[in-house]
Amino acid sequence: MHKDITIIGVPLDLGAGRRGVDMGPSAIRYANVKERLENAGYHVKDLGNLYVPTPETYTIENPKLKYLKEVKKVNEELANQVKRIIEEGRFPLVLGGDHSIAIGTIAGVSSHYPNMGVIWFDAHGDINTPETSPTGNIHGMPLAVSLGKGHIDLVNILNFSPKIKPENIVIIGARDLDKGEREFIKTNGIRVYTMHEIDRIGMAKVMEETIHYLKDKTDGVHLSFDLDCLDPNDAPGVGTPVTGGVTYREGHLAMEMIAEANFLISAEFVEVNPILDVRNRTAEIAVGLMASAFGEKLL
Ligand code: HAR
Ligand code: MN
Ligand code: MN
Ligand code: MN
Repeated sequence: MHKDITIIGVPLDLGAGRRGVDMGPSAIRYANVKERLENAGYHVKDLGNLYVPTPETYTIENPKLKYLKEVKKVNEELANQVKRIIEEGRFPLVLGGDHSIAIGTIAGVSSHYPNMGVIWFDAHGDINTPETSPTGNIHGMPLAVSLGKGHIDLVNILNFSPKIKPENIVIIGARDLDKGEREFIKTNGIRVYTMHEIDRIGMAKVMEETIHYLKDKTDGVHLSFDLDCLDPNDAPGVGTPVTGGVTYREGHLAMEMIAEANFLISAEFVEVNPILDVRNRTAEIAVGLMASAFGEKLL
């Protein structure tokens, strides 16, 4: 993996309505993300945050695609930044923000790696279209958008589509899938390890299979980590907690195995909500997971 990381914060919560995940990047920095990665042997540059408008200054025009214009604009900017970071030969580490920012991150990465893989840790599928979404919140749509399904303004960011192939995606930790999402997943043959499989075969096996599935057929893998994949007992500071998630230790094991696989080309950690957190625990967990994914060793 590259030894030079560029951090970029995206304090966006428009994709989620308004909930406080806009403060995620600050909380993660307060948990010493830069120092921790430097101690793991990396050169780290922090670009600060992208400009993101405040929801209270905008009105919702389309309840099926809330804050579409603003979410599009932020993701366009993010896509260009990520593209540029990769051009510089550096590794983009994006701090969210709600999960709609994956639209921009994946667009930027895909412009360099047309056959990229994606590992998506999440309690949710985030694979709704405006037609299937029960909420109209765009953070429930980024995987569908990256596959070329959804509003044209989002799908066409950086003027190409689709960004990823269904057979290059693995979703891990799912336990709250909407009806339309289940159909989408089945129709497109997307690999999903729900909590059932994690309980049944264990995280070690889930990760072995995931790595084997993606390693040779992709030109690198993007890690998209929604902190709500973790159990809310371990990580309470998320916008949409769902009971019965991945434990702290399972999360670390998964990251350690990803580090060993040595195939990451980019990463994002999203949906940290400091308002609902307990003494910044969830942000600290996020930083610990990042360090493990980047190869920090216990011994
Ligand atoms: N599936 C629901 C929707 O589309 C809830 C999505 C919640 N999303 C996140 N990201 N927190 O995973 O609105
Ligand atoms: Mn260097
Ligand atoms: Mn998500
Ligand atoms: Mn989620």
